Amino acid sequence: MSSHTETIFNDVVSGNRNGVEAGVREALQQGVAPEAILAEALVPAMDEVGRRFEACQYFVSEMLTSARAMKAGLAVLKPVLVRDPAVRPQRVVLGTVRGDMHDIGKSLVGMMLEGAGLEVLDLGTDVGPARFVEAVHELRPAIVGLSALLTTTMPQMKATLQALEEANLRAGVRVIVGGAPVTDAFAQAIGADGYAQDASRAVALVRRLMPS
Ligand code: B1M
Repeated sequence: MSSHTETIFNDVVSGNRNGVEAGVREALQQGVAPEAILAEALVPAMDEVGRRFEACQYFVSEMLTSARAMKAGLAVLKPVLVRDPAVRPQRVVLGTVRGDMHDIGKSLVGMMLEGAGLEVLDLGTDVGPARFVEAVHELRPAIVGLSALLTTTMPQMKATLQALEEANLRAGVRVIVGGAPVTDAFAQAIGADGYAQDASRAVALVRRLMPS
């Protein structure tokens, strides 16, 4: 970890939004790669926040403050995440499933997919099966990405797959799932087309599943 990424890490953990914004800008100016800022500072900082929450050192308000600081950092990074012109634009619909308000991981996946040249339509958080069905019907994406951060909301992924099946839309779209509690075994058990552990693996998975 460089001194830049260490400062950003600490500012996310302490919820210092202005510090994170300035730190990310400064790191980029000093030539630190955006991927390193993500991998060494922003993402591990949120893991540390989660660890403190589990240890009852942090409560929801601190998680929220850190999340806002992380998002401010992501907003600075967004324009500089590498674009890959080799991939032709294809449409991906993304959302965090019903009952789940966690949006950072899903947004990061969206940003990386956009960086890889895909068109991303982000439905936001707390997205119910009917809304996914509507979006697939209207927008005809090649891929639908479902994110869940809570064990209690994971069943909504299966409910969304069932809703697509019932609307006769399942065959025309690949559905991928991800989020901290989600596993490859779970993805297979519910009949998803793929699982990605993190945002860069999500890009690789989408490329693999994308119709040529
Ligand atoms: Co919440 N929360 N939270 N939280 N929160 C977790 C998830 C938790 C693990 C914390 C803990 O206990 N250690 C725990 C869940 C336990 C469980 O179910 N197993 C938890 C809890 C319990 C809760 C509440 C219930 C707390 C309460 O109210 N008592 C509550 C639920 C609210 C709700 O959703 N209904 C809640 C609320 C919140 C905040 C609103 C305060 C805030 C979210 C703010 C926001 O998103 N705007 C928050 C936060 C920030 C967290 C932690 C600390 C950080 C999440 C995060 O942003 N990580 C989290 C602890 C943790 O994860 N370590 C925690 C950074 C992000 C980059 O990683 O989201 O994992 P992640 O995304 C990764 C991968 O998972 C993957 O790629 C991403 C990038 O690499 N990925 C995909 C994600 N989606 C993908 C989709 C894909 C592919 C890959 O394909 C489509």
